[in-house]
Amino acid sequence: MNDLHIAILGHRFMGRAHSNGWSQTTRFFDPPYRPVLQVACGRDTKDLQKFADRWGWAEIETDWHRVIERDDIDVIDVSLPTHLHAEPSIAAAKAGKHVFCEKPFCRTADEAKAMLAAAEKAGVVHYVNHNYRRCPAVHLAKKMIDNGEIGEIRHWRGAYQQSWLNNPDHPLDWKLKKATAGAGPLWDLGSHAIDLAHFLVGDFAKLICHGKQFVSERKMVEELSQTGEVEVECAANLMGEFKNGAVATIETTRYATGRRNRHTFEIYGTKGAITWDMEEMNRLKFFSEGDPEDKRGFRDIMVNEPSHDYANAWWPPGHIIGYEHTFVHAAADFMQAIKDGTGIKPDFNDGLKIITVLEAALRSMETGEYVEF
Ligand code: SOE
Repeated sequence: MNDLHIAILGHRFMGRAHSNGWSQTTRFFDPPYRPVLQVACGRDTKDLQKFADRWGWAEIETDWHRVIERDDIDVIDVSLPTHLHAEPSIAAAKAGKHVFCEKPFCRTADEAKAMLAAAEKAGVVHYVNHNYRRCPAVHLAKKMIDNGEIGEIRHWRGAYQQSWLNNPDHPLDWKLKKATAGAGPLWDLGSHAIDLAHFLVGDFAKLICHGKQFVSERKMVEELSQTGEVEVECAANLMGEFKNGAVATIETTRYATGRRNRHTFEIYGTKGAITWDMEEMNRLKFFSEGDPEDKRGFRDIMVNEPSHDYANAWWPPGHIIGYEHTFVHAAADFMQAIKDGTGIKPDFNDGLKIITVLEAALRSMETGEYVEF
Protein backbone atom coordinates (compact mmCIF):
# COMPACT_ATOMS: atom_id res chain seq x y z
CA MET A 1 0.00 0.00 0.00
CA ASN A 2 1.46 3.40 -0.97
CA ASP A 3 1.82 6.17 1.55
CA LEU A 4 -0.15 9.40 1.33
CA HIS A 5 1.58 12.22 3.16
CA ILE A 6 -0.77 14.55 4.98
CA ALA A 7 -0.05 17.98 6.40
CA ILE A 8 -2.60 19.55 8.72
CA LEU A 9 -2.99 23.28 9.28
CA GLY A 10 -4.52 23.78 12.70
CA HIS A 11 -4.40 21.76 15.92
CA ARG A 12 -7.41 22.62 18.02
CA PHE A 13 -10.82 20.86 18.02
CA MET A 14 -10.86 20.13 14.29
CA GLY A 15 -7.15 19.26 14.34
CA ARG A 16 -7.91 16.55 16.88
CA ALA A 17 -11.02 15.29 15.05
CA HIS A 18 -9.15 15.15 11.73
CA SER A 19 -6.06 13.47 13.25
CA ASN A 20 -8.30 10.77 14.65
CA GLY A 21 -10.12 10.54 11.32
CA TRP A 22 -6.95 9.95 9.28
CA SER A 23 -5.44 7.59 11.90
CA GLN A 24 -8.44 5.26 12.11
CA THR A 25 -8.96 4.73 8.37
CA THR A 26 -6.55 1.79 7.98
CA ARG A 27 -7.93 0.07 11.09
CA PHE A 28 -11.55 -0.02 9.95
CA PHE A 29 -11.51 0.52 6.18
CA ASP A 30 -9.32 -0.65 3.32
CA PRO A 31 -8.13 2.68 1.92
CA PRO A 32 -5.91 2.68 -1.17
CA TYR A 33 -3.21 4.50 0.77
CA ARG A 34 -1.68 4.47 4.22
CA PRO A 35 -2.13 8.04 5.49
CA VAL A 36 1.15 9.32 6.94
CA LEU A 37 0.64 12.14 9.44
CA GLN A 38 3.70 14.05 8.26
CA VAL A 39 3.45 17.70 9.35
CA ALA A 40 1.30 19.54 11.86
CA CYS A 41 1.34 23.29 11.31
CA GLY A 42 0.32 25.97 13.78
CA ARG A 43 1.48 29.16 15.47
CA ASP A 44 1.76 28.01 19.07
CA THR A 45 4.78 25.65 19.02
CA LYS A 46 4.40 24.53 22.64
CA ASP A 47 0.85 23.24 22.20
CA LEU A 48 1.66 22.19 18.66
CA GLN A 49 4.46 19.85 19.75
CA LYS A 50 2.19 18.27 22.38
CA PHE A 51 -0.50 17.83 19.71
CA ALA A 52 1.99 16.28 17.26
CA ASP A 53 3.31 13.89 19.93
CA ARG A 54 -0.18 12.85 21.02
CA TRP A 55 -1.51 12.23 17.52
CA GLY A 56 1.67 10.97 15.84
CA TRP A 57 2.48 13.85 13.49
CA ALA A 58 6.14 13.36 12.44
CA GLU A 59 7.07 17.04 12.29
CA ILE A 60 5.79 20.46 13.29
CA GLU A 61 5.93 23.67 11.29
CA THR A 62 4.88 27.25 12.08
CA ASP A 63 4.64 28.59 8.52
CA TRP A 64 2.06 26.93 6.23
CA HIS A 65 3.80 28.36 3.16
CA ARG A 66 6.80 26.13 3.85
CA VAL A 67 4.53 23.10 4.19
CA ILE A 68 2.88 23.76 0.85
CA GLU A 69 6.25 24.21 -0.89
CA ARG A 70 7.30 20.68 0.07
CA ASP A 71 7.25 18.04 -2.68
CA ASP A 72 6.69 15.19 -0.22
CA ILE A 73 3.25 16.41 0.91
CA ASP A 74 0.23 15.04 -0.99
CA VAL A 75 -2.71 16.43 0.99
CA ILE A 76 -3.27 19.71 2.80
CA ASP A 77 -5.86 19.40 5.55
CA VAL A 78 -7.17 22.89 6.37
CA SER A 79 -8.44 22.77 9.94
CA LEU A 80 -8.11 26.49 10.66
CA PRO A 81 -10.61 29.23 11.49
CA THR A 82 -12.83 30.20 8.57
CA HIS A 83 -10.91 33.33 7.52
CA LEU A 84 -7.80 31.18 7.00
CA HIS A 85 -9.38 28.67 4.60
CA ALA A 86 -9.05 30.46 1.26
CA GLU A 87 -5.38 31.44 1.00
CA PRO A 88 -3.84 28.10 2.04
CA SER A 89 -6.38 26.09 0.01
CA ILE A 90 -5.64 28.10 -3.15
CA ALA A 91 -1.88 27.84 -2.60
CA ALA A 92 -2.16 24.10 -1.91
CA ALA A 93 -4.15 23.48 -5.08
CA LYS A 94 -1.70 25.54 -7.15
CA ALA A 95 1.09 23.37 -5.68
CA GLY A 96 -0.78 20.25 -6.83
CA LYS A 97 -1.90 19.16 -3.36
CA HIS A 98 -5.32 17.64 -2.72
CA VAL A 99 -7.32 19.83 -0.33
CA PHE A 100 -9.44 18.60 2.58
CA CYS A 101 -11.00 21.83 3.90
CA GLU A 102 -13.03 22.30 7.07
CA LYS A 103 -16.37 24.04 7.06
CA PRO A 104 -17.62 26.69 6.71
CA PHE A 105 -15.96 26.64 3.30
CA CYS A 106 -14.90 30.31 3.52
CA ARG A 107 -16.32 33.80 4.18
CA THR A 108 -17.53 35.04 0.81
CA ALA A 109 -18.63 33.79 -2.62
CA ASP A 110 -15.57 35.54 -4.09
CA GLU A 111 -13.27 33.48 -1.90
CA ALA A 112 -15.27 30.36 -2.78
CA LYS A 113 -14.99 31.01 -6.52
CA ALA A 114 -11.22 31.50 -6.25
CA MET A 115 -10.81 28.29 -4.24
CA LEU A 116 -12.94 26.32 -6.71
CA ALA A 117 -11.11 27.75 -9.74
CA ALA A 118 -7.68 26.91 -8.27
CA ALA A 119 -8.71 23.35 -7.38
CA GLU A 120 -10.34 22.67 -10.76
CA LYS A 121 -7.41 24.17 -12.70
CA ALA A 122 -4.96 22.03 -10.73
CA GLY A 123 -7.09 18.89 -11.11
CA VAL A 124 -6.73 18.05 -7.43
CA VAL A 125 -9.35 16.40 -5.21
CA HIS A 126 -11.19 19.06 -3.22
CA TYR A 127 -13.58 18.47 -0.33
CA VAL A 128 -15.47 20.54 2.27
CA ASN A 129 -15.92 18.61 5.49
CA HIS A 130 -19.66 18.76 6.04
CA ASN A 131 -19.23 15.56 7.99
CA TYR A 132 -22.88 15.00 8.91
CA ARG A 133 -23.53 13.68 5.40
CA ARG A 134 -21.38 10.72 6.47
CA CYS A 135 -23.57 9.63 9.38
CA PRO A 136 -24.92 6.21 8.33
CA ALA A 137 -28.47 7.37 9.16
CA VAL A 138 -28.15 10.39 6.84
CA HIS A 139 -26.90 8.11 4.05
CA LEU A 140 -29.93 5.84 4.63
CA ALA A 141 -32.25 8.87 4.48
CA LYS A 142 -30.73 9.81 1.13
CA LYS A 143 -31.27 6.29 -0.25
CA MET A 144 -34.88 6.19 0.95
CA ILE A 145 -35.65 9.58 -0.57
CA ASP A 146 -34.02 8.64 -3.87
CA ASN A 147 -36.02 5.38 -3.87
CA GLY A 148 -39.22 7.43 -3.55
CA GLU A 149 -40.11 5.96 -0.14
CA ILE A 150 -41.49 9.27 1.14
CA GLY A 151 -42.79 10.45 -2.23
CA GLU A 152 -42.58 14.10 -3.30
CA ILE A 153 -41.04 16.25 -0.57
CA ARG A 154 -43.16 19.17 0.65
CA HIS A 155 -41.45 20.21 3.90
CA TRP A 156 -37.82 20.45 5.06
CA ARG A 157 -37.46 21.49 8.68
CA GLY A 158 -33.83 21.85 9.72
CA ALA A 159 -32.26 23.08 12.93
CA TYR A 160 -28.80 23.25 14.41
CA GLN A 161 -28.95 24.22 18.08
CA GLN A 162 -26.08 24.59 20.53
CA SER A 163 -25.89 26.38 23.86
CA TRP A 164 -22.23 27.18 24.51
CA LEU A 165 -22.74 30.92 24.23
CA ASN A 166 -25.25 30.91 27.11
CA ASN A 167 -22.11 31.25 29.24
CA PRO A 168 -21.73 35.02 29.79
CA ASP A 169 -18.01 34.52 30.46
CA HIS A 170 -17.33 33.02 27.04
CA PRO A 171 -14.87 35.53 25.56
CA LEU A 172 -15.07 37.37 22.27
CA ASP A 173 -13.35 34.67 20.24
CA TRP A 174 -12.91 34.37 16.46
CA LYS A 175 -16.38 32.82 16.03
CA LEU A 176 -17.96 36.09 17.20
CA LYS A 177 -16.23 38.38 14.70
CA LYS A 178 -17.39 38.87 11.12
CA ALA A 179 -13.88 39.15 9.64
CA THR A 180 -12.83 35.75 11.02
CA ALA A 181 -16.12 33.80 11.05
CA GLY A 182 -18.19 35.28 8.20
CA ALA A 183 -21.20 35.50 10.48
CA GLY A 184 -22.51 33.77 13.62
CA PRO A 185 -24.50 30.51 13.79
CA LEU A 186 -25.78 31.17 10.26
CA TRP A 187 -22.24 30.38 8.96
CA ASP A 188 -20.92 28.07 11.69
CA LEU A 189 -24.01 25.85 11.99
CA GLY A 190 -26.19 26.97 9.10
CA SER A 191 -23.52 25.83 6.63
CA HIS A 192 -24.02 22.27 7.90
CA ALA A 193 -27.81 22.56 7.84
CA ILE A 194 -27.85 23.95 4.31
CA ASP A 195 -25.48 21.24 3.11
CA LEU A 196 -27.90 18.56 4.34
CA ALA A 197 -30.82 20.43 2.74
CA HIS A 198 -28.93 20.50 -0.57
CA PHE A 199 -27.95 16.81 -0.19
CA LEU A 200 -31.42 15.51 0.74
CA VAL A 201 -33.87 17.92 -0.94
CA GLY A 202 -32.16 20.12 -3.57
CA ASP A 203 -31.31 23.72 -4.41
CA PHE A 204 -33.02 26.78 -2.99
CA ALA A 205 -35.19 29.04 -5.16
CA LYS A 206 -35.68 31.81 -2.61
CA LEU A 207 -35.32 32.55 1.09
CA ILE A 208 -35.77 35.11 3.83
CA CYS A 209 -33.76 35.21 7.04
CA HIS A 210 -34.35 36.81 10.42
CA GLY A 211 -31.35 37.46 12.66
CA LYS A 212 -31.27 38.39 16.33
CA GLN A 213 -28.50 39.47 18.69
CA PHE A 214 -29.03 38.64 22.39
CA VAL A 215 -25.55 39.55 23.67
CA SER A 216 -23.73 42.52 22.15
CA GLU A 217 -20.57 42.66 24.25
CA ARG A 218 -18.16 40.06 25.61
CA LYS A 219 -14.82 39.96 27.42
CA MET A 220 -11.81 40.40 25.16
CA VAL A 221 -9.67 37.29 24.77
CA GLU A 222 -6.54 39.42 24.90
CA GLU A 223 -7.63 41.38 28.01
CA LEU A 224 -10.50 39.86 30.02
CA SER A 225 -10.94 43.07 32.02
CA GLN A 226 -12.09 44.80 28.84
CA THR A 227 -15.09 44.09 26.63
CA GLY A 228 -15.55 44.21 22.87
CA GLU A 229 -18.45 44.22 20.43
CA VAL A 230 -20.03 40.97 19.27
CA GLU A 231 -20.16 41.56 15.51
CA VAL A 232 -22.38 38.65 14.48
CA GLU A 233 -25.92 37.45 15.04
CA CYS A 234 -26.73 35.17 17.98
CA ALA A 235 -29.55 33.39 16.20
CA ALA A 236 -30.60 33.18 12.55
CA ASN A 237 -33.92 31.72 11.38
CA LEU A 238 -34.27 31.06 7.68
CA MET A 239 -37.43 30.34 5.72
CA GLY A 240 -37.72 29.62 2.02
CA GLU A 241 -38.57 27.42 -0.91
CA PHE A 242 -36.58 24.91 -2.95
CA LYS A 243 -36.57 24.83 -6.75
CA ASN A 244 -38.60 21.59 -6.55
CA GLY A 245 -41.38 23.41 -4.68
CA ALA A 246 -40.73 22.07 -1.19
CA VAL A 247 -40.72 24.66 1.59
CA ALA A 248 -37.96 25.07 4.18
CA THR A 249 -37.35 26.38 7.66
CA ILE A 250 -33.88 26.31 9.19
CA GLU A 251 -33.03 27.51 12.72
CA THR A 252 -29.48 28.14 13.91
CA THR A 253 -28.40 29.24 17.37
CA ARG A 254 -25.71 28.77 20.00
CA TYR A 255 -28.10 29.92 22.78
CA ALA A 256 -30.56 26.99 22.78
CA THR A 257 -30.34 26.20 26.47
CA GLY A 258 -29.77 22.49 27.00
CA ARG A 259 -29.10 21.70 23.36
CA ARG A 260 -25.40 20.84 23.26
CA ASN A 261 -24.97 19.84 19.61
CA ARG A 262 -28.43 19.19 18.27
CA HIS A 263 -28.44 19.05 14.49
CA THR A 264 -31.80 17.81 13.23
CA PHE A 265 -33.97 17.55 10.18
CA GLU A 266 -37.57 16.57 9.47
CA ILE A 267 -38.66 15.80 5.92
CA TYR A 268 -42.35 15.42 5.06
CA GLY A 269 -43.35 13.94 1.72
CA THR A 270 -46.54 12.83 0.03
CA LYS A 271 -45.96 9.16 0.94
CA GLY A 272 -44.04 9.39 4.18
CA ALA A 273 -41.68 11.23 6.47
CA ILE A 274 -38.13 10.95 7.79
CA THR A 275 -36.61 12.63 10.85
CA TRP A 276 -33.06 12.58 12.28
CA ASP A 277 -31.44 14.05 15.39
CA MET A 278 -27.64 14.20 15.87
CA GLU A 279 -28.19 13.70 19.60
CA GLU A 280 -29.39 10.20 18.59
CA MET A 281 -27.26 9.99 15.46
CA ASN A 282 -27.60 6.20 14.94
CA ARG A 283 -31.37 6.35 14.70
CA LEU A 284 -33.58 7.32 11.75
CA LYS A 285 -37.33 7.77 12.25
CA PHE A 286 -39.48 6.77 9.27
CA PHE A 287 -43.23 7.01 8.72
CA SER A 288 -44.80 5.35 5.70
CA GLU A 289 -48.31 5.95 4.41
CA GLY A 290 -47.96 2.48 2.92
CA ASP A 291 -48.11 0.81 6.34
CA PRO A 292 -51.44 -0.78 7.36
CA GLU A 293 -53.64 1.76 9.10
CA ASP A 294 -53.81 -0.15 12.39
CA LYS A 295 -50.01 -0.40 12.57
CA ARG A 296 -48.97 3.00 11.18
CA GLY A 297 -46.45 5.06 13.12
CA PHE A 298 -42.88 6.35 13.05
CA ARG A 299 -40.49 3.44 12.88
CA ASP A 300 -37.28 3.88 14.87
CA ILE A 301 -34.55 2.42 12.67
CA MET A 302 -31.21 1.62 14.29
CA VAL A 303 -28.77 2.31 11.46
CA ASN A 304 -26.03 -0.09 12.56
CA GLU A 305 -26.73 -3.10 10.37
CA PRO A 306 -24.10 -4.56 7.99
CA SER A 307 -26.30 -3.40 5.10
CA HIS A 308 -25.95 0.24 6.16
CA ASP A 309 -23.22 2.40 4.57
CA TYR A 310 -20.18 2.87 6.84
CA ALA A 311 -21.86 1.05 9.76
CA ASN A 312 -20.60 -2.28 8.44
CA ALA A 313 -16.97 -1.16 8.89
CA TRP A 314 -17.32 -0.86 12.65
CA TRP A 315 -19.08 -3.15 15.08
CA PRO A 316 -21.87 -5.79 15.23
CA PRO A 317 -25.45 -4.52 14.91
CA GLY A 318 -26.59 -2.15 17.64
CA HIS A 319 -23.07 -1.22 18.75
CA ILE A 320 -23.46 2.43 17.96
CA ILE A 321 -20.93 4.88 16.57
CA GLY A 322 -20.40 8.58 17.21
CA TYR A 323 -19.46 12.03 15.99
CA GLU A 324 -15.81 11.17 15.46
CA HIS A 325 -16.59 8.28 13.11
CA THR A 326 -17.91 10.66 10.48
CA PHE A 327 -14.39 12.10 10.16
CA VAL A 328 -12.98 8.61 9.56
CA HIS A 329 -15.60 8.07 6.85
CA ALA A 330 -14.64 11.35 5.19
CA ALA A 331 -10.89 10.61 5.30
CA ALA A 332 -11.40 7.12 3.86
CA ASP A 333 -13.67 8.43 1.06
CA PHE A 334 -11.21 11.25 0.33
CA MET A 335 -8.33 8.80 -0.20
CA GLN A 336 -10.52 6.61 -2.41
CA ALA A 337 -11.38 9.68 -4.50
CA ILE A 338 -7.67 10.40 -4.99
CA LYS A 339 -7.05 6.80 -6.07
CA ASP A 340 -10.05 6.65 -8.41
CA GLY A 341 -9.42 10.11 -9.85
CA THR A 342 -13.02 10.99 -9.01
CA GLY A 343 -14.39 13.79 -6.88
CA ILE A 344 -15.84 13.52 -3.41
CA LYS A 345 -18.98 15.33 -2.28
CA PRO A 346 -19.42 17.89 -0.91
CA ASP A 347 -16.69 19.43 -3.00
CA PHE A 348 -15.76 23.07 -3.61
CA ASN A 349 -18.69 23.42 -6.05
CA ASP A 350 -20.98 22.47 -3.17
CA GLY A 351 -19.04 24.81 -0.92
CA LEU A 352 -19.66 27.70 -3.31
CA LYS A 353 -23.37 26.82 -3.45
CA ILE A 354 -23.60 26.86 0.35
CA ILE A 355 -21.73 30.17 0.68
CA THR A 356 -24.01 31.67 -1.98
CA VAL A 357 -27.08 30.67 0.09
CA LEU A 358 -25.44 31.98 3.29
CA GLU A 359 -24.61 35.33 1.65
CA ALA A 360 -28.22 35.60 0.48
CA ALA A 361 -29.44 34.89 4.00
CA LEU A 362 -27.07 37.54 5.38
CA ARG A 363 -28.37 40.05 2.81
CA SER A 364 -31.93 39.17 3.77
CA MET A 365 -31.14 39.62 7.46
CA GLU A 366 -30.06 43.18 6.63
CA THR A 367 -32.90 44.09 4.24
CA GLY A 368 -35.74 42.02 5.69
CA GLU A 369 -36.54 41.03 2.12
CA TYR A 370 -36.70 37.70 0.28
CA VAL A 371 -33.71 36.84 -1.90
CA GLU A 372 -34.27 34.80 -5.08
CA PHE A 373 -31.64 32.57 -6.74
C1 SOE B 1 -19.50 24.70 16.54
O1 SOE B 1 -19.40 24.76 17.92
C2 SOE B 1 -19.01 23.36 16.05
O2 SOE B 1 -17.70 23.14 16.48
C3 SOE B 1 -19.01 23.39 14.54
O3 SOE B 1 -18.06 24.34 14.08
C4 SOE B 1 -18.67 22.02 14.00
O4 SOE B 1 -18.71 22.01 12.59
C5 SOE B 1 -19.70 21.04 14.54
O5 SOE B 1 -19.44 19.74 14.02
C6 SOE B 1 -19.62 21.02 16.05
O6 SOE B 1 -19.88 22.35 16.55
